Amino acid sequence: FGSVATQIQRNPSFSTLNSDDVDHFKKILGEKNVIQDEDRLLTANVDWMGKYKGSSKLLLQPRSTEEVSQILKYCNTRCLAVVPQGGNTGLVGGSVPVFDEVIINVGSMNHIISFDEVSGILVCEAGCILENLDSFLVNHGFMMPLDLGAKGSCQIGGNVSTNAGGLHFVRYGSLHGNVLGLEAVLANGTVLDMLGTLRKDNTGYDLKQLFIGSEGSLGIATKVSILTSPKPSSKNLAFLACKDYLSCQKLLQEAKRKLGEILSAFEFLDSQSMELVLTHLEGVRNPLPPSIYEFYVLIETRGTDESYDKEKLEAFLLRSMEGGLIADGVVAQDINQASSFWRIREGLSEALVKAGAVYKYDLSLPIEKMYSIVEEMRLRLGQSEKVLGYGHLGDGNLHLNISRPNYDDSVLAKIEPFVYEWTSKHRGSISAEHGLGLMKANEIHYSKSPQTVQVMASIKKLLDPNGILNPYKVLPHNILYPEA
Ligand code: FAD
Ligand code: 2HG
Ligand code: ZN
Repeated sequence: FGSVATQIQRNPSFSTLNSDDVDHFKKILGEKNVIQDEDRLLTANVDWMGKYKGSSKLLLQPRSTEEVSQILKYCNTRCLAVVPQGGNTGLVGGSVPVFDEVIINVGSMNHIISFDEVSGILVCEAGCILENLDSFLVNHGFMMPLDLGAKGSCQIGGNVSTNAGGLHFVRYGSLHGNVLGLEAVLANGTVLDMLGTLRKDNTGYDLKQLFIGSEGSLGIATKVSILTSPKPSSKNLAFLACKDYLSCQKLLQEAKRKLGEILSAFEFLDSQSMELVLTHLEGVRNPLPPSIYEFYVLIETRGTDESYDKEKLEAFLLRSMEGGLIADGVVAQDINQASSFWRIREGLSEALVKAGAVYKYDLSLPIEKMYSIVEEMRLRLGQSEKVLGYGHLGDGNLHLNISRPNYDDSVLAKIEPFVYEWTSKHRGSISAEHGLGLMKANEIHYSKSPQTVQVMASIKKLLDPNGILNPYKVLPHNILYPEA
């Protein structure tokens, strides 16, 4: 599939599943939550891109924290490796087994536990689907602080475990700030109750932060407490064209200054991305004259005063047009038009999968340098390769994608390690928001010092001494098992 990380050996210290194990799980979960059906396993073994495939023989669907605890306790004693799986929308091969790991999906744990309308704090089980949580909150005048293209399938437990960023990070910030509490089950079955509902709590180490973004390598998240935001009564969305990347940057600088507190998204895509989405997604249309512009920017505002917000946005757009930062643009006139603009940006990952093979990179870079890697990659790979740049410009997060009809090791060899070395040289991160998963477990040193990685490995060994939780992911195998 075009990833060096897939050339690894199964850890021989793991047991192989047998019929006694299956019987034991049936005792804990009941027959129907122990899945051996081939079709269902086929789906659960393959990631969203169809790029990473495992060969698990078992999918477990616990309905309570207690059941998760019993499963893990048993797996730990038997040395059976497991992979926690949520909506399976992850993009780094972290959510599927590498070999025969048992898949544990908490999707049946999908209840809302409480919602406080004064504080806006929501407590729910980890298997709740992001979009369902948002629909629940809408009825109370609130919204989730994160939003992403996969909202219809991803689970809040998966979002927390990947520390997902998304489209409104620029406004609402990271899950490291919005998640107030967590319940997680450790490899040995210990339930860690860190399910606080306080904004402020400085009583020693904030352990839940370790689990946020740990990609299922330290424990299984079972409950989440999260700070939600009041739903804005006014929303505006502008779809704009810029002649070059410098104009996009200057526009961002101006947007932050002039739109201030109402700026809720600043996204960009280049003309190659636009072309791909128009080619592969039905019903998607460029609202601006086609094939003229190099860059497109989406600016969204959210606020509480419709006429004030609109005036503010319009004045900003007018000034930016006069100043030459915006070449062309249109403001959505209704919800349908707004969602058709969002579809262009949110549909990119789907269009890439439809187009064939994809080499996907998710980089944090200083904003002024962010697009240079796209240009350098184009020069490196030549005109025959499609190199796309898009992402969360407001957060300095580039999604660099190389799209081609099939995977090819000679092309991959031109991309990696170049892309990682380039990112490291510019003091960026090789994973802004998708995580390391299987894809980048061996590349962590491009973004973290050896001492930091050693401390991470010590924490992993402390919490999961047998290494049963999501093996081969996040940390390099040779650091966890130097003797192997
Ligand atoms: P999965 O994909 O099932 O799992 C992801 C990781 O979390 C795995 O390592 C898994 O082992 C672990 N995990 C899952 N559930 C648990 C649990 N309960 N306890 C412990 N570990 C668990 N990501 C962004 O950051 N920003 C975006 O804008 C964004 N947009 C996307 C758009 C599309 C169309 C797609 C397909 C993906 C996008 N993603 C984005 C990536 C992905 O959706 C997110 O990473 C998401 O948060 C994963 O949630 P999930 O439930 O699907 O988790
Ligand atoms: C997005 O921002 C997601 O759309 C996915 O993080 C990015 O597919 C990608 O490269
Ligand atoms: Zn993204």
